[in-house]
Amino acid sequence: MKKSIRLISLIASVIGGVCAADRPNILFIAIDDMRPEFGCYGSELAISPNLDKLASEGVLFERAYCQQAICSPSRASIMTGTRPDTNGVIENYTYFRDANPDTVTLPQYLISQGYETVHAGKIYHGKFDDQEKSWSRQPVSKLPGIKRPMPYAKKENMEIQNRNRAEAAAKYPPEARGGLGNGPAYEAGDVEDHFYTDGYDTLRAIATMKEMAKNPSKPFFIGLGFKKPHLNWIAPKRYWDLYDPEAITLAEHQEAPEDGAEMGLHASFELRVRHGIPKDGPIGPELARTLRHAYLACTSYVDAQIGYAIDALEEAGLRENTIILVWADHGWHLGDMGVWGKATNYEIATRVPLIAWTPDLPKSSRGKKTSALVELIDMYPTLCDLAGVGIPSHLEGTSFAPVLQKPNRKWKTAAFSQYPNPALREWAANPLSQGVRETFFGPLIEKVENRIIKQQGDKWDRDLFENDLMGYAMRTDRYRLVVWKDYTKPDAEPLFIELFDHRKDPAESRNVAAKRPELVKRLLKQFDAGWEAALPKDEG
Ligand SMILES: [Ca+2]
Repeated sequence: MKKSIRLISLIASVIGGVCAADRPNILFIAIDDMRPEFGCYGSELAISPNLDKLASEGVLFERAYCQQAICSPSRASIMTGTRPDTNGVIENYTYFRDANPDTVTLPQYLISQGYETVHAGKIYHGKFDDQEKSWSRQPVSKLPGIKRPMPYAKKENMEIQNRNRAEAAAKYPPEARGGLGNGPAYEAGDVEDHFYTDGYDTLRAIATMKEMAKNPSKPFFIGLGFKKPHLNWIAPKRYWDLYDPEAITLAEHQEAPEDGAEMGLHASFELRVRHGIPKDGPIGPELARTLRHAYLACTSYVDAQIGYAIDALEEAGLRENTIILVWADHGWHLGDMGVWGKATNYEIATRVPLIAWTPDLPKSSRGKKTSALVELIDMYPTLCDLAGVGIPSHLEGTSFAPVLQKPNRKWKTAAFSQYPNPALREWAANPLSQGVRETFFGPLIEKVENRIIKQQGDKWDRDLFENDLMGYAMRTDRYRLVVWKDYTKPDAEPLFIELFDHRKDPAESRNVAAKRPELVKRLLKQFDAGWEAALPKDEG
């Protein structure tokens, strides 16, 4: 059996090798924790000239959704082409390769089709980078005259981080201390772009691309992964200086949804573990403005790096034969609904930026925005489609290449996301440990837990709510339905349902499920039919 698989893959790679030279290169740009807040997405604040230019030449997706609003599950889903419930990665602790030893990832598959694949920066989550199977080579690791990047430019910030780490290690048990000792949430360093990771990784990606360009018989797939605007919000000062602090506005809707699920929102854990952020209570307007400023500075910093990468493609004469796909793994609440962080089932956390440029994009599509509902899981089959290689049968997404040809065509009837109980999970979505309850998170958790108990009445069951409660979100053209149920029992009745009407309430400020029982019934039927029933019909 093994022998025949090897033979098939050998034949495939030979065939791939024969035609591979004609296939397009792929520049796959991942942005961490980036909500769709660029100029081209209608932001009046964000300064993002390079992404705006790319969008003016390519196709911008106005309604793209991640499958889970946290790093590892979102990325595992994208890269394996399977949904979180299929691949079993619903928190940041499970390595997708351990849970799915034989899965074939996007870059792994492209290698079998004659591609050279490499990444600089964050494509998978942290150490789960599948080096052996997904990547055919290492990126350039030495850049003459350039030092390795640092987390902070200011000495005092490094000292604060080291001190807080040591204090957390002394104070808390090992299972609770992870991520608790941190430096400041933001910094404006008077440094070059490559002093911090994203600038450094961009230089590595460019140097690697130039090396690979010397061998035109092999197309390449470069994953360029930016760590900003993930916390900490650190960017060179010149990007902070692009903004007038007085002009920075705060989230328009800072209240939890009326009649919403008490478990739907968390207590902003990810931000509160940072130095200088209150451990309880509101994030005041002055701090909120600074944090928004920091996030915007990171946005512009990343935008500039994307500009450098695209310029380098042009200078190498490769732009006209390279697909560019820019995406983020999930959105982020910047005070929206009263919380800071990702990790919810709402529009703010699940909607992501997605911009595509392809060499053969028709003139009629260039610069267009599409409102087609697409999912990040669709990127794997789309890239296969655009590269002219077959689409593996295990994929649960759908190629959106037809949308690139005709951006206003009818497409999926729903996009699906999920997140386990945001209020009662640790901030990396792992079930709560007793140790974490003994940290400053304890009172915050208790507060939200009491509200859940009150809302749920006799449906409350600690074990179920802490370990097995999943929120499943379905976004249709008009509505967002969030179904809260026991994910270990697919036939279980929902424990709570939220319904938001985007035509009347784009901020998702009111859950109208109780007021619209007939509509809920109809949408539940659609939800139960699942993603397979939401696939686009052939327009002919
Ligand atoms: Ca992320």
